[in-house]
Amino acid sequence: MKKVLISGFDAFGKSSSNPSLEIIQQLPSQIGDFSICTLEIPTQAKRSVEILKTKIEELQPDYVINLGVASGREAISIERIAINVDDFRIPDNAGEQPFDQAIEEEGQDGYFSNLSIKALIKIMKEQGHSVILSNTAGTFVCNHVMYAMQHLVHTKYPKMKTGFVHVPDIDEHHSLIAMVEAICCLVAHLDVEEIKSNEGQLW
Ligand code: PCA
Repeated sequence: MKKVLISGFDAFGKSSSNPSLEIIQQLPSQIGDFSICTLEIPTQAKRSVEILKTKIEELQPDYVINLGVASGREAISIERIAINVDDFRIPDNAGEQPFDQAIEEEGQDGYFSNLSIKALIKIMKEQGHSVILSNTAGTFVCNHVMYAMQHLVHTKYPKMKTGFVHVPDIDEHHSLIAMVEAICCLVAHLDVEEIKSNEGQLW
């Protein structure tokens, strides 16, 4: 059975909770043909990556999906790319606030997710979930983690597939249960082939 590591972040800034953590707490231990391992990570750039690396070393997952909250997003957003910069608008939970700093001096300017993002979005939409493609994961801890995971793919685990999903705040339009179901749908279809034609166009 293939293994999926799914992380969620703790609360940060002015919030007292983080929907990404609430979502992973609701996930079953198996979704379709995938066994699920969930992991809480702190909203700290350095520590979150250390914890993920240790877990990846131990578990050797086929997929790593990192979830984080992006307040104000209209829907669950599958991120296309992470960029090689830390430029924090607020300090992370370790009190660090880098600006315009490379995440990896020797790394590429950006790394694309190597999930089948367009195929996954198509399936999720067909199954009634509200989901969009996002072209920026920001420049805070979420982008940092997404970048670090793809850097790991490029330097250590070439077969591993990783991607980042930003979720909106839980409110009257976005219930926890709907978001849990959407993430389960995404996980169940992780093995889908990417769509390489304009059938995958989302606009
Ligand atoms: N969202 C933040 C970091 C942790 C989280 O859940 C972000 O979008 O960078």
